[in-house]
Amino acid sequence: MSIEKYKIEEFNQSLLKDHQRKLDFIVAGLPGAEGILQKLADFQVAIPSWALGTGGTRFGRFSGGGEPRSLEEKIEDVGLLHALNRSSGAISLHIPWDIPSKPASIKALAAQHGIRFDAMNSNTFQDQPGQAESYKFGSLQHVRKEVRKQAIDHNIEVIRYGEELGSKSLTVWLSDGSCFPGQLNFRQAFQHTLEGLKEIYAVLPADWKMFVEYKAFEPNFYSTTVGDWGQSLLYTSKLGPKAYTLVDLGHHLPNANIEQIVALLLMEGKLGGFHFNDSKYGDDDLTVGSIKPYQLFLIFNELVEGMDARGMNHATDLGWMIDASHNVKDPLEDLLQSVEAIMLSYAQALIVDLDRKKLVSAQQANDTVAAQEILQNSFRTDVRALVAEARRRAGGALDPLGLYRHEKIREQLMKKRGAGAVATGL
Ligand code: LRH
Ligand code: MN
Repeated sequence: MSIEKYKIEEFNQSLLKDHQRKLDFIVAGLPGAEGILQKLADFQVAIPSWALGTGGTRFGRFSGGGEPRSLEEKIEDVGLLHALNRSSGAISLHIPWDIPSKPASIKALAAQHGIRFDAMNSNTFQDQPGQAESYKFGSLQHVRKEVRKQAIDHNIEVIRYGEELGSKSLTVWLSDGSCFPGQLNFRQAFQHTLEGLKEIYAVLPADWKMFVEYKAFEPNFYSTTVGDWGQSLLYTSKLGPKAYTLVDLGHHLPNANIEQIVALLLMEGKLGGFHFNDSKYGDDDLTVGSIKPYQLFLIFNELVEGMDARGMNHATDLGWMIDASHNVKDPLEDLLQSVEAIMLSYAQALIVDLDRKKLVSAQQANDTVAAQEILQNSFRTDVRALVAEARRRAGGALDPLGLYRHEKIREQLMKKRGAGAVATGL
């Protein structure tokens, strides 16, 4: 289902007067507003195909109904998000949850919605029906060569699907690790994993990237074989120039300084991209910016500073992807909120950039108060009208969530797909 352009324009018209007042106010005090508006319009966030349905935990899953029943309907839902906010122009697929049986028609359908295919995700953390070898004790780390080979072959198969869709990157997240001391030889697990990643890297097309995603714990609760940014950097440094580290915000131990990790990975030229979400305890996969919005802003502040220092293109040189799970919210509303939070933090970081010289001189003068004031001034600047204006100029809705509800889209999806329609994914 798609939303007609005239409905977006009509809805914007009803909000325009108030929007213009807020926009005039922020632009009046913001030299370079046009540059920021262009950067916001260029910035696209990839939507995870596995988060278009209701997520759950081992304790339960409470489906909200009207969920996409096929890859085609998942692409339609991402198309709907993109029509509303003009910042969701990509989808990230997870194999085998979303095998593109007819790649050409899938690619054509996505193009109709202005959607491109971002990173492909492999899955060696679940056993599929009829699978020869089990991943119970890991995949690339496994003590048995047959299991490692099965996992390598799967990742190569995922690359092949991606090539047919025009994707240019593979994300490898390994649940591999151990649950008890003594269960695993850490050195052998690392070397097996590196050998496996090298075999996958060897078949990576020349213009592709490999993202190695780390995670501190879950589903293993004693050790994880790609457990933190240092371990991921060790792998990606040994693999080669097409291998990068992927930062999932929920994959850190409590109180980790993620913005510092981001700054150093960027400095090393080994930051590949992000899985944006938020969390209070573990890998909670909550709405982006819903728990620690200041941390998200600080991460984008390091991104803007670090990418500019390397002359990188903000929109295209890193993988901007969401990885969330919706246990109590409408998945599409949750994703609209997450994209909005990302755009707001990026816009606030671009405002810091206008004062970058002042920040640098405060740092050089060890004037901690002045440096903090510059950052917090940007974080406390209401940039919602800027992000809305970038959307409006790109043909989107001034208030995507408001229009989504005004048009009763979930109800329409329920009618079309049924209350019991459940999507593949987490
Ligand atoms: C692991 C992870 C990984 C995905 C999965 C859906 O926690 O973040 O990125 O493969 O979630
Ligand atoms: Mn992730």
